[in-house]
Amino acid sequence: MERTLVIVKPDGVQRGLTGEVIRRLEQRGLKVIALKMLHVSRELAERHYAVHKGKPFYEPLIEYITSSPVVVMVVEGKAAIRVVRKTVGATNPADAEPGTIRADYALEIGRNIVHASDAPETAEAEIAIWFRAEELCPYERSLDTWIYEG
Ligand code: IDP
Ligand code: MG
Repeated sequence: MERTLVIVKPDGVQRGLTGEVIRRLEQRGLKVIALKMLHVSRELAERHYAVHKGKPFYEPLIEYITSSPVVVMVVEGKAAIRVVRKTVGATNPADAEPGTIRADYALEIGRNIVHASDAPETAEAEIAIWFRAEELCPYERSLDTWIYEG
């Protein structure tokens, strides 16, 4: 089982797409094990996007993510990191495959609705940035036998 961090960014929340994002992930069989809404501080945004510091889009990116509340969650499942990235689609919605969240709901790279961790190391680090250990709510799901072969 893997865990990954998903953020419905300010544009997703403002446009009423929070439920749609969660629905698509749950519908695939993934399990939400932590969820909260918050206004992102500059400090939190800078920690989350530290890897992009110095890039031309860094300042607009920090402004974007701090501009209005986000909904952030931890999603669990087999190969969850890859599966969620595929469900979200390419970073630039113009290049995203139809059927992905970014293709179906966005047009521009700077308003691409969702964040999702891109690798096991970043997923672990990002979950620790956004959630305290006691905020995670792992639970058994009897349905899993109909989602996973074993
Ligand atoms: P990702 O969100 O698909 O992992 P990253 O390359 O990690 O993509 O970039 C983080 C975020 O920064 C993107 O989701 C997007 O919002 C923004 N971003 C990335 N590249 C650009 C760009 O060239 N122009 C404007 N915004 C960008
Ligand atoms: Mg990224």
